[in-house]
Amino acid sequence: MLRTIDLRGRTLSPAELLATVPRAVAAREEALAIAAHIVDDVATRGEAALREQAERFDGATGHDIRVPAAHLDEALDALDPAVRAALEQAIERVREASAAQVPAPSVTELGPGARVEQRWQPVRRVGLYVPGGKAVYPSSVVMNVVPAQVAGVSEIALASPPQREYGGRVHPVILGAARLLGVTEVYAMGGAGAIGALAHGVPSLGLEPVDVVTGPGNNFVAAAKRAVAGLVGTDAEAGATEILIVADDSADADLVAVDLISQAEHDEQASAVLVTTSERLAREVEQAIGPRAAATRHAERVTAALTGPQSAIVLVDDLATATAFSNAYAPEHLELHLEVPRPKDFVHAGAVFVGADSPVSLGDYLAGSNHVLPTGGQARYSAGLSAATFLRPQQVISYDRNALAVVRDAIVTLAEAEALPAHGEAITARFADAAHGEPGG
Ligand code: HSO
Ligand code: ZN
Repeated sequence: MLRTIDLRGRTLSPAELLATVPRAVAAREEALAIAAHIVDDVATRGEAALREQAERFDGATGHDIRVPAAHLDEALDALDPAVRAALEQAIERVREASAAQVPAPSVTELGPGARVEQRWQPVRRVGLYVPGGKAVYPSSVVMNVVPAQVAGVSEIALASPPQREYGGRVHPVILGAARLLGVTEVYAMGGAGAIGALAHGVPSLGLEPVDVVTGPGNNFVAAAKRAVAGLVGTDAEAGATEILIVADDSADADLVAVDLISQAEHDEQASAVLVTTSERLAREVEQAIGPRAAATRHAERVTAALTGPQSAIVLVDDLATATAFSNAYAPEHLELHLEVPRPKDFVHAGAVFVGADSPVSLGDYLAGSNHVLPTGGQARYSAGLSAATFLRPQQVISYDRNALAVVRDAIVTLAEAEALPAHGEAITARFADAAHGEPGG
């Protein structure tokens, strides 16, 4: 079921390694054009555009786009007690880990009276998107909301698609999770239109534009985030899930197989890749994965993902090549099943799961880490959601006159070198009455 690519005896560059297991590339250009059009339509026609889109994409009409408080309360009351308890446990753990991510402010004294301070300011108002298409993820409510709350964001608006089978309401468990977290501004809107509405605001709904939009979603959601980037801040794109497992001969084939399947369960486009130095493991995983995939509830989706060109077992000569492969690929999730794991060597991954007892499913729900992570190789330059996503470093400069005098001449010299004498004059004017120099000098 999983094809095996044997790279043993070959020396490949990072680009060549990457090309051996190409990701499923979505029709990106097309999605960008469509999403930009949908966003524009919401920006100009507001609620009317959202209603048309809801009918077309979600089969919902006549629903409350702004979720009434009573629906949120009802959803909380209706939450299965076990689900509520599990959500509470997840919230607590994500909150604890997120709180530790808040960076400390710093003060640098560059001399007597010369101070540069850096403080972390929370974003004021954010729009969080929780998908509700192929799958409904209340856990993503936790992963979006908790770091924003921990960062000190003062206003949180949450959007999720209206569900036809619930009369155009947002999925009840998503509503219950939102209410559990104290989020009361919730909108039943989905896809690119929801991103446009959060970024541009919708006056008739009382929806004020937000400053940052985050959250996972399909291709159109990702494309819409690109369309509004610049107008608002956005997080990394979290598209079809990826799991890459680096394993040696110490690994257990069954555990590797179930972990690959667990993420293939998300999407036909999901990528499941095993990179190993062990021929024995490669063979056993290949044998174990077929029957397990066939027996799982979403067997069709899992099989499609595992047989797609984006999934493979890659056999390599040594751990150095496996590491180079992983760093070139920059997976969303990386699992290390190694006798002596060295997570520090794996610099490009959304999240690293170390050891056989730290599977991705743990991180999806209860580890305390965040599951909204960069896909598509974006882990090379961006990161998953954390409190830091909702914080901006801001520098505060305070020099007194004596401290300014110390750097006065250097500023004037650089200003002259850039042919910007007024910059220098802004400094010398402060010393015009003293022994330092003449007005304008
Ligand atoms: N693995 C997904 C997140 C998720 N899994 C939600 C289950 N529910 C992307 O990181
Ligand atoms: Zn998952």
